[in-house]
Amino acid sequence: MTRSSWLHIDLDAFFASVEQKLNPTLKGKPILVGRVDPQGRSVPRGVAATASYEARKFGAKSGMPLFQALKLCPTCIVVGGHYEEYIKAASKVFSICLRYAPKIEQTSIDEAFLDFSGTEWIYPNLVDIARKIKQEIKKEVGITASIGIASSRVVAKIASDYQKPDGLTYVPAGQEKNFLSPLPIRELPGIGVKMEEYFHQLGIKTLGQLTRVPCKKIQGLSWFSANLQQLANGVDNIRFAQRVGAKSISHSETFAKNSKDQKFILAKLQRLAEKVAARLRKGGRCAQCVRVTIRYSDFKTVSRQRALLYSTNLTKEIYEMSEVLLTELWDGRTPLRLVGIGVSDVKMDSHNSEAKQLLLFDEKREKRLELEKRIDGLRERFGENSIITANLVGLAKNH
Ligand code: TTP
Ligand code: MG
Repeated sequence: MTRSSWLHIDLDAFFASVEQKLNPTLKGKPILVGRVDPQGRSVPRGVAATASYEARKFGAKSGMPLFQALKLCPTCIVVGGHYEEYIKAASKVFSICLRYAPKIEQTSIDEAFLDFSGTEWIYPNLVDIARKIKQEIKKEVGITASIGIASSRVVAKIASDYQKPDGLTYVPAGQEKNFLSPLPIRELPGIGVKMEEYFHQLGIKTLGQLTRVPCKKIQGLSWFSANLQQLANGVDNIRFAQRVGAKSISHSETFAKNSKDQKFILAKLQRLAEKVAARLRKGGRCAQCVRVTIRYSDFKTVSRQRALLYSTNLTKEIYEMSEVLLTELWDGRTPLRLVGIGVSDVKMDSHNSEAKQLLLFDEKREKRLELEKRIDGLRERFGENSIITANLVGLAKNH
């Protein structure tokens, strides 16, 4: 039997923990991360991105409208988010993981699977390694992580949630069934509120009951039960999508007057590429597929897309691909009323991602990224038009 060599790491109350680390007076207090106005007052109609564990004791949780969370926990302090700080903290965490794990799959801003298969000789005891990773995160980043260790990703994910916060749960190979059986079905990734209700109506409350239910009782879901039986035996059968803020990002612009001026249209395209790429960079994300849409004066709309060789968040690369797509789409003579750029196949720009690896090996791209990030910063401070590329000079007034 292969040993349990998947680790799943999930940071505890991530945004709230980073806020408590940034402002130690918030440590040990119930806090909600939400939107605040410039005076530091909470925006009444905002939603909590997350709640510290102290606030969860009162029933506050992520996704809850702030007013509702404040009703449950009137002593809660609402703080505004600092997205850049979360990206910084997460990348520190994942670089600590990379000191030990040969391979990492980051699935969201604060979650990753670490693949330790084939490392028996270097790391005979993965529980020790998990402890070390947790200690280093606490010492160097000042927040806590929960880790699950199991023979499959699904079980490792369920295990990391088992003793949150600051948990460490090891499921030895062969013990998956014993571990999963008593757990509520909600613990299984993919079972949401609706599916939970459906199973509850059938009297199925635990994962053990779910694996034993005859297929014909849950007709239409028989594939699911078969999958589940495999899962209980430690077989990975659920695809984990990389959870990111948005699966695609797009911007388009309708011109004040229809145009067939190629220079003008390319300049617009450049500006749209900048907007799309800046959003990717802001969210610490990369995309692999670029799409260009054009609309003619008679409203006929066509688009074309192509995948890049690797994921990117560089304006330059997104623009260059969109220029190619535009020349393939447009005859250069018929007037257009709109152009748009979209990117899809968006992933987190994690340390082990293809894009990051390429960046590490490609100094030019790394430098380019630094430059574009600096431009983002200046635009954020001094306004959209504080820096414009040469081909946009003279067009700024149209924006
Ligand atoms: P989660 O890992 O789901 O939650 P968490 O880290 O706050 O708490 P837990 O200890 O249960 O893991 O999400 C990570 C961060 O992503 C979270 O801190 C805030 C953000 N987030 C949102 O912005 N909106 C959401 O709906 C959710 C679920 C999370
Ligand atoms: Mg988390």
